[in-house]
Amino acid sequence: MLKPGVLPRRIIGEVISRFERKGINIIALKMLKMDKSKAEVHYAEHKGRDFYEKLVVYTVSGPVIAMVLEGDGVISRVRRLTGATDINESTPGTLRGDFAASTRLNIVHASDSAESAGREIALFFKTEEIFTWEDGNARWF
Ligand code: FUP
Repeated sequence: MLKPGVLPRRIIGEVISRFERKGINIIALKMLKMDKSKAEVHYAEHKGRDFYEKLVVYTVSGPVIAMVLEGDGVISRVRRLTGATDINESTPGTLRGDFAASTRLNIVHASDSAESAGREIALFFKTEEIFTWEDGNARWF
């Protein structure tokens, strides 16, 4: 998910192209505004943490871009492209290392396991909104 800060900075293309350049398939994509209850479910694991309330406020503050990404080892590959949560740890070359100016506003969310991906995908997409497609170019290699 590209968080609300991405759209006003006009870097959607740059962010998405990082995943495409790495050969990851985009199999679902939409723009939406999360409501408070959806944001609270999405970040339920952080309920009670000192940053939780502000995180929810930020998450509902504007439209987000939700995507389902597919590929071999996609969870770890996407998280490596995303970079560390803490912006003081995220290295240049990662999305957070290059674009995030604050940990709370750290540009992107990426699922951290197949289980959380399944749960999070269901929050954003209906089954018929997800399209697996054959990579015609890959046939020749
Ligand atoms: P990540 O999986 O990298 O998105 O990281 P977490 O699930 O640990 O954190 C979710 C979000 O909570 C982060 F993207 C930003 C926010 N957060 C803070 O604002 N402060 C913190 O100390 C940790 C997380």
